[in-house]
Amino acid sequence: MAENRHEILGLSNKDVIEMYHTMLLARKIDERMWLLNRAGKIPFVISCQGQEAAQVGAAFALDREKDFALPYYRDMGVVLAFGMTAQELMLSGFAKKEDPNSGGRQMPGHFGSKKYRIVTGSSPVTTQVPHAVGIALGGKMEGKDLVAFTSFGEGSSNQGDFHEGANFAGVHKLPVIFFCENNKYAISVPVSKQLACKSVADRAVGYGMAGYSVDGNDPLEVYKVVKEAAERGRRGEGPTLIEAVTYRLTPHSSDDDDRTYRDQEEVQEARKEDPIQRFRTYLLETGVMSEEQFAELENKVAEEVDRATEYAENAPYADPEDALLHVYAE
Ligand SMILES: Cc1ncc(C[n+]2csc(CCOP(=O)(O)OP(=O)(O)O)c2C)c(N)n1
Ligand SMILES: [Mg+2]
Repeated sequence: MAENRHEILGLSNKDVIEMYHTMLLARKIDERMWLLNRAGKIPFVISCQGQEAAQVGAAFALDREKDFALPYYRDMGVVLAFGMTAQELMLSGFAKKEDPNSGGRQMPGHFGSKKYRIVTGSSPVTTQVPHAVGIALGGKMEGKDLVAFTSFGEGSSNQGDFHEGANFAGVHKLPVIFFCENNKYAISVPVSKQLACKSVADRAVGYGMAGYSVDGNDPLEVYKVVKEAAERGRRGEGPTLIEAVTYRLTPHSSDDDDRTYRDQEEVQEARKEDPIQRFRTYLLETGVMSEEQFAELENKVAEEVDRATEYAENAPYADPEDALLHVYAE
């Protein structure tokens, strides 16, 4: 039997099964969304595929009752772990009135829910970073026990917003986790043309914070560093920058054709490290789950995705006048 790494981290079998369930659900919702897009039923998809281990590993390391998430558009794994349901995500995909993220007003991937403490984001990349820093500052000033978790791509780590936010959080020792999902591309631009340093985590030293680069295809590795970062934040020891190294398995979005800029053999090679497959193998080899239990879970997830799709497809659209709400004071 393989080494049991999750128990060393304080995770029970039930915890890791829940992690796997969340990763699989994110993948299956995403795959369904592509089919719906190609069938002309939903306008746009921006995928989490390949990044589920990073997202779910990180979210499970936070206090999902108290902490704030300021995710970016690929973070379906994060928002599912914070409580969002398949149905709510599908309502957003179909841009229906009942979508809790924006009532169908924003593009999919613009996650936001007061109930789940997921702070709504904007389309310009990296704007969530200074927002996270502001929430951490507010929490510190009010003596609240909270950590602000914000995520972004490696391309986004070149934006001014990242550097300004990281510097302020470093100076004021704020409880922020800067979580970079390095999926090796910013649309068509490969990581070699984005960063002159070796790792995004190398930037941490410039802002006086700890920096770690981890295998983003391993949810347990990610869990470990994010857990430690959250603990440091709660102890008043300031922010942490974490780079989760992973790979974007799909084109940038449903409007992109990645064959124009990357070799499909490279994508096939990356599929060998598919985080879902890897975690499945881990759970099997450690005896946490059997083939029968995987089959049962896969059926359950498929039914969940079917139900969510059917509900969202049949749900009403917002009234056209709703587009005028929340733009200026009501
Ligand atoms: C300020 C800004 N510039 C450009 C864009 C267009 N854009 C959207 S996603 C993206 C790539 C971001 O790459 P990365 O941060 O690595 O995230 P990934 O999509 O790879 O997860 C770009 C350039 C934008 N939304 N906002
Ligand atoms: Mg990227």
